[in-house]
Amino acid sequence: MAETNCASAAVQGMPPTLDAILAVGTNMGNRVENIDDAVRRLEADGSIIVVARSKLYRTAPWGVTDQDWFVNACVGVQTALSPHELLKRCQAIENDMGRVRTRHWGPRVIDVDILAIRDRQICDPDLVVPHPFIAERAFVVVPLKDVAPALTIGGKTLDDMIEALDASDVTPLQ
Ligand code: PH2
Ligand code: MG
Ligand code: MG
Repeated sequence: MAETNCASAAVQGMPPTLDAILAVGTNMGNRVENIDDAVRRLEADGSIIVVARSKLYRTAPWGVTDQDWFVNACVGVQTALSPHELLKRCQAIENDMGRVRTRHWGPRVIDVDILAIRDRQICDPDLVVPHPFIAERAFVVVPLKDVAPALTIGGKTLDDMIEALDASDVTPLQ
């Protein structure tokens, strides 16, 4: 049934090899190691397989700007987990890696967010898919384009979004 009163937008162009795309970000400690650690933990019990990885990007802090720079990336995964099971896994990895929630949008050892799940639109209190703020964040859209270049959200291409943003502070690490 078509959903109404839903903050999520229609998704097209998901690569057929992917069930979901996740965004990972960190601005504490060894950022590159933190991203690798999160990917290893995603794959640890075999229920999630990471089949695509974006480049790693050094990004300026967005939203709360008086904090250290981030490394951001996206991963494409195959999984038979339900959306809420996938969310629980992402949150468990954040907790297991020692994430402490103090300041909203503040420094974090790891953030694992669900960006998209096939062409699903979900509007639950704890999970909105596709992620509602993708188009506002160059640190999400630029790596997302590496793993799903043909993706459109609410009819907008990723290039449309990048054009409307300042992506000058999102630079590949290597
Ligand atoms: N995450 C935030 C807030 N600001 N800025 C950058 N560059 N990268 C992030 O991952 C990030 C942010 C909240 O999730
Ligand atoms: Mg998060
Ligand atoms: Mg986030």
